[in-house]
Amino acid sequence: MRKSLEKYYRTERLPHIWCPGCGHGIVTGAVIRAIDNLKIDQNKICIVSGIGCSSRAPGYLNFNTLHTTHGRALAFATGIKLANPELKVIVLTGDGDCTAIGGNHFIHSARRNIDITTIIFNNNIYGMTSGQYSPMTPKGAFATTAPYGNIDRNFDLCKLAQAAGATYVARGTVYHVPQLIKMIEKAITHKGFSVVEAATICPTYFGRKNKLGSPVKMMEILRDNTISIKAAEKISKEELEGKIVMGEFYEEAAPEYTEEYMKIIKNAQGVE
Ligand SMILES: Cc1ncc(C[n+]2csc(CCOP(=O)(O)OP(=O)(O)O)c2C)c(N)n1
Ligand code: SF4
Ligand SMILES: [Mg+2]
Repeated sequence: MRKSLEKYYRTERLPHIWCPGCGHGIVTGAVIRAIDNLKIDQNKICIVSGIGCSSRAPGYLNFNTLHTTHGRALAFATGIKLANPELKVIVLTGDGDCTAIGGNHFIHSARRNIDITTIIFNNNIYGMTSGQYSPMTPKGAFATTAPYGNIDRNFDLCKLAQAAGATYVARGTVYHVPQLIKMIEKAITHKGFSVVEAATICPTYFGRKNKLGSPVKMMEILRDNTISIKAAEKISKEELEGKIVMGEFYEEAAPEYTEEYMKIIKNAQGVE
């Protein structure tokens, strides 16, 4: 770890619980580097998570942090933001936490355009509970709960975020770290509900169940399977199947929920 970044970590909590080769540390490191690049006061940041291997990240980070209940990080984050709009609120969540049990919170946070940044550690599986399939597990992939192959279709999380009303939406990967850091920087700077999906690897469950090989091999697969938005536009739907499209999908300036809420309070006080 770079010496200048040590202040962002609760080093006394280390070593972390993640398996060797897990991608979650890379996403966490990208979040820290983005914060460091933006030079935001640590005391002005609140990092919130749900439950999962990914959701353990805030425990290692030296900010105001909350480790909440499974799927509910955005509900807690909404309360924090409304109580203290000055805080930069960042949610770190897993694909299971965010899109399964927390799916409704995600949709409605996006719909409100509340000024929260959500970083989704998408390893396509429930890592913590030993490899059950999540809504991000591709059709046909194997999981503890899909020993003969998953028959559920996964969906495009970035498309969902945009359709629900998020005003900054991007997807990066743990192979393309400089780009991921830039996306997280933009998401944190953006006013409104910002989403960065970070494609990551779980060698222990997704990798083993799908016989993908070592963590290095999984990183190579991630590299070879990822294409830019521009490149994706030039190929057919069939060729796009199974590819990870990386880049910034959407950015819009729109009224932010906390500000709208404060206006209502002021109006109501004026009427009394
Ligand atoms: C209400 C509730 N239901 C189920 C669980 C069990 N549980 C803990 S973590 C988890 C899934 C985590 O998956 P994900 O968010 O993708 O995180 P990962 O471990 O893959 O990083 C589940 C189902 C729980 N803790 N609470
Ligand atoms: S089970 Fe998977 S997601 Fe969890 S720490 Fe291990 S490799 Fe990472
Ligand atoms: Mg997961």
